[in-house]
Amino acid sequence: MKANEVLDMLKRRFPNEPEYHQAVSEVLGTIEDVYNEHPEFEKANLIERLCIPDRIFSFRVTWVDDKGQVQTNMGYRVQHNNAIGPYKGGVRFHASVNLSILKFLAFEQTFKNSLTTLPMGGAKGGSDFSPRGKSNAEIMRFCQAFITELWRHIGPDTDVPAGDIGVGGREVGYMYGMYKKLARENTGTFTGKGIEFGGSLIRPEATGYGNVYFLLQMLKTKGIDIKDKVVTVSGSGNVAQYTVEKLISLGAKVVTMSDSDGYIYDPEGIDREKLDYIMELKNLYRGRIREYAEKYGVKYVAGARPWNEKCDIAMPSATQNEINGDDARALLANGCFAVSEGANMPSTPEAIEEFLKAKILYAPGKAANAGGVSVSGLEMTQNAQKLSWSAEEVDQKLKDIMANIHAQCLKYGTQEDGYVNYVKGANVAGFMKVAKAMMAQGIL
Ligand code: NDP
Ligand code: 2IT
Repeated sequence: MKANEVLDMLKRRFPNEPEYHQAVSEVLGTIEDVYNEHPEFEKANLIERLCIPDRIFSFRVTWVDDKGQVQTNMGYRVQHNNAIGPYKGGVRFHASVNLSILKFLAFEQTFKNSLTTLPMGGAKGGSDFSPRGKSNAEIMRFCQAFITELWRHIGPDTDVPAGDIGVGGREVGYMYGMYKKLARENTGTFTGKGIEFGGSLIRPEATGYGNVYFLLQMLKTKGIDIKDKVVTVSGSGNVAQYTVEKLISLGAKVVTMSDSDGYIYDPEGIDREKLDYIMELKNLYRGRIREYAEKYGVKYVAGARPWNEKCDIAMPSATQNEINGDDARALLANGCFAVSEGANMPSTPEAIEEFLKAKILYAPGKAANAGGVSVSGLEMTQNAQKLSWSAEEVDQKLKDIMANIHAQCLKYGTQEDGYVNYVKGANVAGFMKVAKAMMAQGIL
């Protein structure tokens, strides 16, 4: 099947999965040339095999809430591709989770993990369970129920889950505890574990830090200094918090953060002390970003995203499709010259088109946010060796990996006029490695 026929086939066979179609379409649009240069790929129907997940588990998760009511949710694990290593990818708990979203994330993860230089295949899992407003005991019972079903499909050399939206250190701890009880082994089948039981230093920071390291690489190609640059960040969870932490330490000025209810705009910039407040608010009290505006007397905009605020650089770090075409045009009109994605697929196809047309520095999530899964890979290595590395060592390896990913993007994405199309660069580099590995291992 030809690359351009695959999307139609997927839409026919898997209707009503728009996010999955969107992620596949973006990749197919950029790899067509290299795909057509390799007739052996078409003969092996490689593209169809690469777009359809290897397998999907879906199951009911039953748990009891604090009132004694019996609740059910759906649980899933999409094992997309293991050509270059064990299935690897996060678990998302959010009311919006469905198969379309998990299939897009698992597909993206396969290319992202390929770019990291580490031996990891792609997967994603999750549930439509919403952690919002749940007690600690409810979260624990839900995590245990989820793993009661999932445990037999994962393992240190088969499939290694981690966190994503709604799943952080607390949830990974509860899931890993139940996993060990059932599997009776202690080899680190999750990443993002607590530091006391096999977790890696710098894993919590890795996605946000890694995104800033990638941004620095992009800025370097233009000789631009990050100091005093005005940055808009969306989200206020794991990725957003450590993005802001690193930006502050480099002297940039972060003026926005958000959650699903709205965003805050702080013209003075969010400083270290204010970030500490946000971390406590979000990680401990599980409060709303609106409370920041009340405490510091700044603007809060309910039900909106921060892209109309003037900035030099935008770092979307909340969720998919959070920058649409209008948002992209607003960013560009306000002088934004770099967008580096902490979230997965935060820009719609129309927004991406605007960024590429304007020839700004634009880093897609599968390159810019790969630091998280990279340090997950390093956590797996440490677990296999039964030792742990210092924070400095892990941070240096993270920097090296992000620089390597950037170099791969330059290699495959530099156009004749010198503009670097990071979308094309990341997709082609990620694709070629998986494609070669699949070809070498036969028709499966
Ligand atoms: P968290 O759950 O820690 O934080 C998510 C943040 O985004 C919260 O502020 C949340 O607000 C907001 N958010 C979530 N869903 C929506 C929505 N539908 N609309 C608006 N805001 C929303 O998740 P992470 O920080 O871990 O993940 C953020 C993004 O980064 C995701 O796209 C994830 O896939 C991606 N990512 C994460 C990695 C990781 O290592 N954790 C690695 C690579 C990418 P609220 O509190 O109101 O829900
Ligand atoms: O989207 C992602 O890369 C993640 N949520 C992290 C996956 C991981 O296995 O660390």
